[in-house]
Amino acid sequence: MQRYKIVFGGGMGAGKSQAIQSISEITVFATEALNTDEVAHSKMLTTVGIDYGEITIDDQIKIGLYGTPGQRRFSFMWPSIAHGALGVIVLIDHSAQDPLADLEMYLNAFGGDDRAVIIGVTHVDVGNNCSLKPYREWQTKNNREYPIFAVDARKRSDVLLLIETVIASLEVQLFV
Ligand SMILES: Nc1nc2c(ncn2[C@@H]2O[C@H](COP(=O)(O)OP(=O)(O)OP(=O)(O)O)[C@@H](O)[C@H]2O)c(=O)[nH]1
Ligand SMILES: [Mg+2]
Repeated sequence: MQRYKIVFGGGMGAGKSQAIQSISEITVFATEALNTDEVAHSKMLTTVGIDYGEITIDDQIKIGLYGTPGQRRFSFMWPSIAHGALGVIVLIDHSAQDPLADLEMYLNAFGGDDRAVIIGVTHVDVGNNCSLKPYREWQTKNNREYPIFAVDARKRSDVLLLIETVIASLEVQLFV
């Protein structure tokens, strides 16, 4: 059995905890607390520590799923949670005030040459402009070429697509 660590990074309310809930085969260990920062986001609960879940792929790859707290005041925790991860899934809330600024910040925080980075754009069902074009243009302008998908963190198949893309890019790296 191979074991991998995959980390979910990204903004407050982007869907990191939800994504882990959607696919974990064990009861998720979560650290949600009442949200006291209603300026940043109006949701009730927010992660203040770490989320942990697990999923087994093809009966032979066990993946530990680690969720980070999105609020910037917890950014000191991000490097330690992401330490040793083979892949990071950066979730961006398309309905946030400035999703491209979020993309830049969370890619700078979680990107790295030693890990696969995949971008999931969530909340594309909210509002009507669901194009990924601005994200692709931003990547071209900033010399990044990470795989990017529009996903709904509430949908198991969408989250699995992100996980499988991490695994696929790892296999490319591990076996070349
Ligand atoms: N409409 C819609 N709701 C979504 C989508 N993805 C996630 N959500 C919901 O968004 C809310 C916030 O998701 P969370 O998983 O708590 O967000 P988080 O990234 O863990 O946020 P923090 O822990 O505060 O950093 C939840 O109610 C999710 O069900 C999506 O694509 N569309
Ligand atoms: Mg959370």
